[in-house]
Amino acid sequence: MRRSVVRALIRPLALVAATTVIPLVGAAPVSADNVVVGGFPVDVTQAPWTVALSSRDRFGGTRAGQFCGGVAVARTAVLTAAHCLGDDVLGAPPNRMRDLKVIAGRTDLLSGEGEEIAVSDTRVNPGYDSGTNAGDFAVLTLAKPLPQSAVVTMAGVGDPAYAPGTEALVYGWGDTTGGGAYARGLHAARMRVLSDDLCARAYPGGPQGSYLAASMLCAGEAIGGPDACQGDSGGPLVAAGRLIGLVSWGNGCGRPGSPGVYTRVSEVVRALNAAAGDRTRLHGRS
Ligand code: 4AZ
Repeated sequence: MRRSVVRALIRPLALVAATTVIPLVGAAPVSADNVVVGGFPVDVTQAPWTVALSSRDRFGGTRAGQFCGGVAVARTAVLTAAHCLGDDVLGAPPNRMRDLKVIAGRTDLLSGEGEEIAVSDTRVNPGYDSGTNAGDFAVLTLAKPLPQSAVVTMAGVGDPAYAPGTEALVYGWGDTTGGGAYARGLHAARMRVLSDDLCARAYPGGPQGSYLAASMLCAGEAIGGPDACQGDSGGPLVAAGRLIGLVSWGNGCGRPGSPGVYTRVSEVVRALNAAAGDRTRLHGRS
């Protein structure tokens, strides 16, 4: 299986893009696995809702235990990918992890900046299908609230930020090369939302996976380049100042014709509202 989410389950660190370089026309073909994912370093103050998920017990301390990304959608609620919390990633059910933390307000994982907040509850979307990756989201409850300024608005159904061609940015501490070079500092990569038709053609089923428009969206550039990668899973894709996607899966990183696939946040909003009824509506715009 080439689908990267499978690799993520085995080697859960994910990643983002680095400084890069689109191969010159006429250059020798670059092996797809070595394509550098194009992005740039950013300070977390530019995207304060971007958080790192950490367990030093499970992943060691060299990168503060970072293993996935996440995004604050309320002062005590962080969204991440369901596949980040699989038994095969964590080695135990998430609610049994004693040192599962969210790191907020920290650009360089190895600095003491920002804060590390304990996770008091984890809820994996009961509709998540690990076979198709549909519904790849989970909600973490924080033991201590973040400032309101660190919360991003979720884009609801019909939000124009989902329109194909919209510029979007993905954030994370994942692999910047596709070769396991996990970032110490937060990176971002700029790309465009792609049409459902194009995404479905890129992932028609079979070993590369199926694009399911109801619960996924895809983003990238036709020639490849900027993309999320291992270690970035669960992190934010933001357009027009609103959250539209969570890093979920893809065929490798930055490959032409293989855009990154994201959990569609409007579907997360719908599922959370349906689950919460009228008591605690976590609403997105429009
Ligand atoms: C991963 O393994 C992963 N290029 C995440 C995103 C993408 C590929 C792999 C998209 O977590």
